[in-house]
Amino acid sequence: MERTYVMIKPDGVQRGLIGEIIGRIERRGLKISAMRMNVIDENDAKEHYSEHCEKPFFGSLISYVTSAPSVSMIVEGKDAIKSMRTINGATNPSEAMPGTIRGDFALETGRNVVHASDSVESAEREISIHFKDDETNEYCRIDEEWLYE
Ligand code: YYY
Ligand code: MG
Repeated sequence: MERTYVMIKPDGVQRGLIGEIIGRIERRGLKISAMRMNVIDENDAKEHYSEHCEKPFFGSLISYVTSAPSVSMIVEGKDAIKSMRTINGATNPSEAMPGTIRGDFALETGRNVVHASDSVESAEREISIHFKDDETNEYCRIDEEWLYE
């Protein structure tokens, strides 16, 4: 099984979308194995988005994600990385399909509600920024035998 790092960004929390977003993840069959709400530390945010450090939007991106509490999760399941990116929708909400989180709840790239890792390498890197090893939970969901053949 694959795992990925998912963040409900501060706008998602402020707009009361935590339950809606977690509901979509759970109903898809993906398993949440770690979860925390906190204001992300500036250094952690810079590390998390280090690939974008030269981009013009880097400063505003860092202040946005550290401006208020966000929800961090480790999400597990078959093809969890690709499935979560599909659930989130395109980075620019105006290009995101209806039925995706960004397509249903966002209008601007700089307020696009959610994050999910884009590869196995980024997932492991991002998980190690936001979680300690002992914060993950190993358990089986009771519906797993009906989710997987
Ligand atoms: O992985 P994802 O979040 O879908 O997009 P990235 O291209 O990695 O960009 C990360 C983050 O940066 C994006 O979710 C919003 C912000 N951003 C921006 O504010 N303006 C852009 N032109 C591109 C990205
Ligand atoms: Mg990205």
